[in-house]
Amino acid sequence: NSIGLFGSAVHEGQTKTGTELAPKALREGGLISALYNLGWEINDMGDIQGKNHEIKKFKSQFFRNSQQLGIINGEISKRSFNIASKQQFMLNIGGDHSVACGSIHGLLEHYGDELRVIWVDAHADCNYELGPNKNYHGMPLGHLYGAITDPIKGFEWFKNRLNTKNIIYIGIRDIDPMEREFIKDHKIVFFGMDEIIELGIGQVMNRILKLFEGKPIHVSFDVDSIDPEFAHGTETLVDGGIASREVHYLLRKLAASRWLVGMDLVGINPLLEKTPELREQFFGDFQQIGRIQGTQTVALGIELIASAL
Ligand code: DIR
Ligand code: MN
Ligand code: MN
Ligand code: MN
Repeated sequence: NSIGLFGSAVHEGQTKTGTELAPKALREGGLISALYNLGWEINDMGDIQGKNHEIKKFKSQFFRNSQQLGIINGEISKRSFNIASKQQFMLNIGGDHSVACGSIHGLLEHYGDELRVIWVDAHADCNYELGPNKNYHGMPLGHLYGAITDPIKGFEWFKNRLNTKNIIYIGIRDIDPMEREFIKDHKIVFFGMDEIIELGIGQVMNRILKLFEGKPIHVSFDVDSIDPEFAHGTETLVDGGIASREVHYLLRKLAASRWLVGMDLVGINPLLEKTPELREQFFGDFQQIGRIQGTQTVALGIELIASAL
């Protein structure tokens, strides 16, 4: 009953600053005591810092900040593997979604082909050639699927592959053409918003838990999966998302299965909250929201982690 947790203070997978502040915001908002109150023992490894706080121009790299993201993800992978080896729950607090490369790579190192992944996101994050944005946050799965074959400086450690049979998507509603084709070709199991609306989240979860029965499951949770009404503090808002009660249900169901071994919580950007007042809370006095402090999306993030545990 212990959690190995660390923050990945990274924004280099996309172009807006702010996601690197999320681990600190979640900590100051009361994350650790919320987990402690749930009865967990906590192995807090501290935060991994990204280094490129100025936005650099995309030059001759494979994707924006590729070498740096390689070095950071190598560190994340090592931590994730070490945590899993100690039979602890692996909790990776992002950061943008680029940090899921390392956490899943590390879990694959320990669990091998047994590992199952649930990707909760508005996006499919499996681009494998440069899109117009050149951002790695839209590519970590393309990389883990083995669809990027060129060697990338900084990623020399990268060797594990995630079988496309071992992942299920939930909440997707904004897919790039390359991703759509890849998902179709590989018949990846997919519950987009349309399927959630048609089946209901209860039936979606029944099907997922049946498919992944008894296997170690990792959930990679991008807060942009949630409807912007409930989670505005994130870089790529897409309307028509999962309601807050549905994501809590989804995570509680995973927790109740007892098969969950890891979680990434990514995409929180405290600088992008809806109103200046909400942003102010991040820098000034934290307003108390229930027992948790911080901006709306930070507070929701803590509640979501608690639901998963
Ligand atoms: C877009 C955005 N598909 C890209 N991806 C995001 O940059 O490749 N993923 N926001 O979470
Ligand atoms: Mn940075
Ligand atoms: Mn994502
Ligand atoms: Mn997303």
